[in-house]
Amino acid sequence: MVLAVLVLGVVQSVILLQFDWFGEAAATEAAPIDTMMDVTVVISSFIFAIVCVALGYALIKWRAKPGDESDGLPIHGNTKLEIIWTIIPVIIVLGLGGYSWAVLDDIEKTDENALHVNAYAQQFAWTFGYPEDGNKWSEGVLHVPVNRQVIFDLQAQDVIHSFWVPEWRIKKDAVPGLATDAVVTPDKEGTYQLVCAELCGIGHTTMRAYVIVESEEKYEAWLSKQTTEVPTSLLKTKDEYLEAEAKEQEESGGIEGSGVVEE
Ligand SMILES: [Cu+2]
Repeated sequence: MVLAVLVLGVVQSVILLQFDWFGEAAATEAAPIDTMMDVTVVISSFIFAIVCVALGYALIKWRAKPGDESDGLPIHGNTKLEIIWTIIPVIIVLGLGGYSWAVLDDIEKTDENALHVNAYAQQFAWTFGYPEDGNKWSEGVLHVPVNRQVIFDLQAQDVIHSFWVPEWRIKKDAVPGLATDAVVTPDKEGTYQLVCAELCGIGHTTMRAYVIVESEEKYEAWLSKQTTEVPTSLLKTKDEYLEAEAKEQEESGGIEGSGVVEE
């Protein structure tokens, strides 16, 4: 039986590991996440093998003889067996939990020179603010430089949305009133899609944006061509509001004592 479990487990693992479950990878976070998926696949394969072999053994070994209409023995469980099949899964689940914790802890470490980008989510569109460069604003298209860590500060304007670029693997919810961020280091230039991964209303399936990962020079060039700034209605913190209001006044000739709220 042990041999049967080993053989079945190995065969199933080998077959399942042939599939490219998550598709193209385009961020440094992808490799450890994909490895974790492989480990989970292998562990699940062996558990499935144990279940199949035990089931097959029981079916053959204790099959009723033809004509045998009698009841089975009235047995009342097996405490030893129950303790074993509780403890082993607990160890596996805790082990996998600890492993994912360690991976997440590692891939969410932030760099000092990380780029901050605000991702504004609303029914049913994504827009982006670049606070480090005059709070420039882009709608439906996100540009980021390659090989530099980006911290996306997620800002939900209405309901819960979820920030997900499949090639980056990372997925994080944008929750109204909560500060959440997604940490990603894109390592492959190209055009990808940002998908909202939280059913957020009737137009949920259309809530997508283009993601363009390009060289730092191209990114800077694109950013310098942007003219729109993040609209005041999207700015969340009081400081951001005041700053934007003050600037607006300055531009409109500076009327004193109006607009800016003092506390
Ligand atoms: Cu959404």
